[in-house]
Amino acid sequence: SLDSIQLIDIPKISDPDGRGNLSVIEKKILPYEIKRVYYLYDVPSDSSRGGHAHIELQQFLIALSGSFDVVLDNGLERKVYTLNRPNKGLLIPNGIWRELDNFSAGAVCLSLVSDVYKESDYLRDYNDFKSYTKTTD
Ligand code: T46
Repeated sequence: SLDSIQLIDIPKISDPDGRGNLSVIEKKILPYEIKRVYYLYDVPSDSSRGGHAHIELQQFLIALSGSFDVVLDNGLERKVYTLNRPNKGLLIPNGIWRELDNFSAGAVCLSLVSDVYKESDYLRDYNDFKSYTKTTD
């Protein structure tokens, strides 16, 4: 169920002399080895990204700046997460449909993922995704 999907705290080191914050993502906070990093930026507020599921890929999304919503769908239920803190990340397992929208001005979405880019890993049609979830239940 989508209840097992959680926002994960990214350790934050606040500077004692008021020099701001530093957050660090080490191997131990993710269940996979990071193979690729990409980021979305300059996304118009009326645009949406995603609109697909991954067969194998796992990913960790962080709003490095600004905010946006992530709608997750497992074929049975939908849940919306708002990402708006650089020290919180959303760990999305494989087999989940996602849509990202409501991007604020200046929003940057960092994505740390478990594999190289493979178009064959994408389910870009919602009906294909629904059939796929039925075969793997
Ligand atoms: C995801 C969301 C959050 C590449 O050539 N290499 C890459 O590593 C990626 C991610 C994309 N591309 C190409 C493929 C398309 O021609 O860039 C173009 C845009 O990709 P896409 O339409 O998949 O972009 P989004 O923002 O809808 O989805 C991306 C990721 O693909 C996806 O894994 O979860 O960001």
